[in-house]
Amino acid sequence: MRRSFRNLGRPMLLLATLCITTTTAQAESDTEALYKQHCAECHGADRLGLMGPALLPQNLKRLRKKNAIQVVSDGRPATQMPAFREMLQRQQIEALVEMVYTPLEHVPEWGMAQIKASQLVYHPPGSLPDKPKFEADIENLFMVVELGDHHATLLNGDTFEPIHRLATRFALHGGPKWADGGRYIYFASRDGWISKFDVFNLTYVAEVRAGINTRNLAVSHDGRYVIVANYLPHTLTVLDARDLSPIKVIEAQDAEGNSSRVSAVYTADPRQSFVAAMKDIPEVWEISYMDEPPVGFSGWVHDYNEESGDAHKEEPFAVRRIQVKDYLDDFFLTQKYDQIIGTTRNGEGQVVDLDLKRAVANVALPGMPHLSSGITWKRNGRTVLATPNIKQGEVTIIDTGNWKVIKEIKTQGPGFFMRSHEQSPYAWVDVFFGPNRDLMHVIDKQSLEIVKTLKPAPGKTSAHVEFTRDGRYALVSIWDDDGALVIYDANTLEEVKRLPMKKPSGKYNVHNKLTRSSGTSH
Ligand code: DHE
Repeated sequence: MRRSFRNLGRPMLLLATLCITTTTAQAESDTEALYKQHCAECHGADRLGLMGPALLPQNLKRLRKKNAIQVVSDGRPATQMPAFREMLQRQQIEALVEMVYTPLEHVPEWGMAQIKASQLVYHPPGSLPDKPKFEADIENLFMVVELGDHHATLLNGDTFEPIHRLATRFALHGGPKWADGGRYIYFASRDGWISKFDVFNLTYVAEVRAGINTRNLAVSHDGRYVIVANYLPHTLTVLDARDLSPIKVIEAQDAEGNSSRVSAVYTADPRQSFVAAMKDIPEVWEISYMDEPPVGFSGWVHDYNEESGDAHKEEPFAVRRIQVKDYLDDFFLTQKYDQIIGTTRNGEGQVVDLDLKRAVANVALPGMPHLSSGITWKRNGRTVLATPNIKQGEVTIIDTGNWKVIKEIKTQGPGFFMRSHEQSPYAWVDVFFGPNRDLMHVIDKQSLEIVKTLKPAPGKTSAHVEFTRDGRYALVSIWDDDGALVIYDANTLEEVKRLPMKKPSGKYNVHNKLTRSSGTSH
């Protein structure tokens, strides 16, 4: 008996092990199926990120698992991340979270060699005519990004007639950047593709994959360099603007080697530098693109060559680090490019002086301001900064002379984008979130009161405004697959034209962008 029992025990144990293995395998494949069904479209089937960020432990360092469970359950404000509480059971959500905190067996390397290998040059520099194929005031052109079917429309800003519609890479994000007086425009997609489009010849001239999961790009004021901020890998990639050849990959890490996602990068024209904020290390970086910075240029500590006294020849695109108190998610550069104000997820604004190389003020900003769409104007002889807030229905007005909040203008819900123009008495702000997302407020820049609330398309999100070169018209996006571009007279606030478009998101005017108008993002 005992013997036969023992004999029986072995197959039973095997069966039990098999069952457990099968159950574990089954659970894993169920979670994979759930991931494929609910997450892959935005975060990529390989978890390397698409519209949504990469879902890898190295990218989720600042998010605790329990908060990740909450994000999956309730969604994330200000992003396309929906709430899954009604769709998935708690244990399914937990299993998904567990999965995304498990390292991939293989994360592709994305350094100089891989970037170079991805480069596509369709038309080498100098091979295309220098005359536009169409008649229009180049400085009043708009590029309108249509997220609905991953296209962009080149629009004549005088006639409001489309000139050309082009396919883009999947899921562009951040503002495309104009260069060379409107001859070229550079796009960045969330999965790292940088595309250079020749507007005169209506064709792409070069593309390169500068990262795996990218935030945004900036172009040097002289049009020579493009820099790309990446979440994955933790790098900034510098490209030669002529044909997008990679010049340098800068590892985003602190002195101890802790690496970081890069929140965003912008150009600081008069400083001839790029300024970048880091998401996982409390540092702001300034990266020079000068050929010959003044010898001993103060502060170029990193890569500074003691013997030659030269900071640059040895190491182009040298980095100057500024320590800040907290991680910056988003920031605004002042019109003089001497200070930035950045926000942390803790609701604090930090003002950092780029010359003093330190934080100089704190501003309580609990509504989570969307500072990359902040704008400035003169009021009573002072320069004020206005920013919408992603968590609270209010526009914050800050005096940039003393960094004091002077007013919180109550709106019908949290907003995302804000715009004005030097020639316009009004600032426009959308209500991007909540039941009133079809509203658009118009604010008087002097009284700081809402003077009109527009509802361009009832029931559909209206968002993101941009002005024509002369400030006479304001263009509003109806952010819907069956959407439109609605053009308003910026003084009478009456509609003058409506063009059907597929989920138009941002629109970018050559003159306003290249002159760094204080009413628009840069
Ligand atoms: Fe954006 C610009 C960050 C979600 C549409 N967004 C920017 C910029 C940053 C940023 C830092 C400035 C870069 C530039 O223009 O060079 N965006 C973030 C986020 O951290 C956030 C909240 C989360 C994320 O998923 O990355 C986020 N953004 C979104 C969206 O969900 C939006 C609405 C839809 C989309 O395209 O993904 C969106 N962001 C935009 C647009 C701009 C932008 C249209 C350019 C605005 C401009 O006028 O310059």
